[in-house]
Amino acid sequence: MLNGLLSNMLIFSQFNQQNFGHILTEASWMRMIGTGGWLGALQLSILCLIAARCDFPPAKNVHLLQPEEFKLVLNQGLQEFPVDCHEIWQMSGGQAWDGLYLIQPAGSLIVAYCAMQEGGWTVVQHITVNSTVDFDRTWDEYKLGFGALTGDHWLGNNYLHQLTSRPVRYKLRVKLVDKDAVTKMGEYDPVLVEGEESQYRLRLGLFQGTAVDALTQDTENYLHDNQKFTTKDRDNDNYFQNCAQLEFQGVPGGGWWYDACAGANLNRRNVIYWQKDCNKEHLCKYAWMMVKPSGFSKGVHFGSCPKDEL
Ligand SMILES: [Ca+2]
Repeated sequence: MLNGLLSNMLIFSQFNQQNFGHILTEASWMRMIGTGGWLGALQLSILCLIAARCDFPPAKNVHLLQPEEFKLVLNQGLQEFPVDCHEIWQMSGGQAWDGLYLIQPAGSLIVAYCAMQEGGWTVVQHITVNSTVDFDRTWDEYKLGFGALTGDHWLGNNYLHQLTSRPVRYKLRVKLVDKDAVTKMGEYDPVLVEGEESQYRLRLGLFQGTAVDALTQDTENYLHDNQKFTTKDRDNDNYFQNCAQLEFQGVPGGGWWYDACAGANLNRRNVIYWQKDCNKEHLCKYAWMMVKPSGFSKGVHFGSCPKDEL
């Protein structure tokens, strides 16, 4: 019985690798045999393949996928879903491939892009300079996400909140690539994006990395840590106008945790801005924001932080 199931799983694995653009190695599928939840999932997946069609699960953010991209989601057919990309990465023994996966950080089932080769990060933002995706969006669009998960996108403040407010501590990674393909990284540990009732306020811990700390350092006289989120239709910033509406060369800033206004803004479509690392003189081509559990327990009590907004 087990051997039969095992061979079915390997067939499924091979089929998937050939047809769905690579997911997990056979060795990593075999490692999953010890985890009961995945057996049912794999059986379901096999049935799904035999039936030659799969009903795509009711992910809340399917608007970030084109219909032809549904088949690119690498873990369809499950009964229970991982909370984030890192759980999938762990289950695969670090062998999972980059790509689209269904995750369920809280109540909502969503699709996210997982940066597995970097260690199981859930990508929450990606932008290419002069993107065709418009980042000048409303509160509700930033809340529920926009763009294309396979390209430039904002996963959604709602899901950023769900992920980072889980019982485990999360960290944030910012990855910047300049026009000469030089990559810089920065990580904040921990990170919390508060709920909508708190206007998705950003809470950041200690920074480390090769990039400048542009969110908690005050070198530009702007602090993004502890700021509420602002969009063109909801002004929560500390400027007399709405920072999200201020234009540079005709392009508004987009939604962000503005102060009055910004020492960093990864959502301005024509200039990715990160203090001296990325700006209009030193152009950056790509940016990513991603989150994953930090490996530390949740010992920081954001709620009692006495630091006020500027
Ligand atoms: Ca304002």
